[in-house]
Amino acid sequence: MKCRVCREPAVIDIRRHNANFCTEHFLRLCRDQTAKAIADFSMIAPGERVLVAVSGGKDSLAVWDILLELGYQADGLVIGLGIGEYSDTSTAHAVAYAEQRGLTLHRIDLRADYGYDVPTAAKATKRVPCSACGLSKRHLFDKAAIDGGYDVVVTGHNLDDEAAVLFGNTLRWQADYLGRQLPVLPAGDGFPRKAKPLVRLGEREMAAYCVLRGIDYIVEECPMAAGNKHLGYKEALNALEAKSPGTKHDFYFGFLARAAERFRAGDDDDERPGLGRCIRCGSPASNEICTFCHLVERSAGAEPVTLLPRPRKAKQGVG
Ligand code: Q46
Ligand code: ZN
Ligand code: ZN
Repeated sequence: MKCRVCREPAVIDIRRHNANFCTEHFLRLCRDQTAKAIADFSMIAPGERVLVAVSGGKDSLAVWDILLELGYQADGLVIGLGIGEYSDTSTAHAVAYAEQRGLTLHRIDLRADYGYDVPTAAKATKRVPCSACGLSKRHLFDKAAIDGGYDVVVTGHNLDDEAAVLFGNTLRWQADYLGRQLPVLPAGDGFPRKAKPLVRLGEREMAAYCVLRGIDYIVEECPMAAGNKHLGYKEALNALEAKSPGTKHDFYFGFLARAAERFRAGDDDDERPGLGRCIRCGSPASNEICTFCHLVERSAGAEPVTLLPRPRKAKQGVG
């Protein structure tokens, strides 16, 4: 197996590119693909301040690392979600990455700062955990970006994530979600711009990137993701990809090029139009109190939910 660029021994094959790469040229490919996504979708302009939503997983640490390599000014924010040992380990990886490189990592802890955690909020609000978690993360990343004067919030969503979400939204023809499933969402109405620079790179490539760059990340899946529909969509797409490499890329980028625009017209019932401000936190809100403050109100006084330790399951590796 030889590198497509230099013919030296390769360390990874990427079937959808029908090519193998050595370490140096694989890392360059990751940077080039990220730079291309940023340019193609006007995600970040030179000199802008970037806030990376860091989880301690491979994708968010990789995107932070690549943005710094590309010369962007990028700080991180990690949120302690209170999902037992998983959250402690995730945060520790994020902190270690930042400390080793002398980077700025902002930290929020849901329990210490807001009096609740994700498992407790899920129970108190009768939401599924990922809904309580996603709502908390979106609100706090948006708020931190606005308050901190950042131009854009970057997340580590990769091609596998986006193709799986698209698959789920398409299976149910969720037109409103399809209208918003873009690699970049512009700023507006009190929300910061949001971008996903890793959309041209897959999960396996991001794991390889971290290993080759010596970045330690949390390998375990979030224990609350069990039974999550997206995992099933990923498995289905992986089966298609194995038979026909490039399927995920064609599905997602074909959607962006030929279909996404058609759903934009339906994008008029989200939280943005005619928004007022939450009387508690000042964030954009369609009611007097925003959904986040409402969640805090119901969760902060609730009896804390204790997570039982779960047997560990290894996640997919590099090979
Ligand atoms: S952390 Fe939160 Fe994820 Fe865990 S509870 Fe769900 S949304 S799965 S990215
Ligand atoms: Zn090479
Ligand atoms: Zn609020």
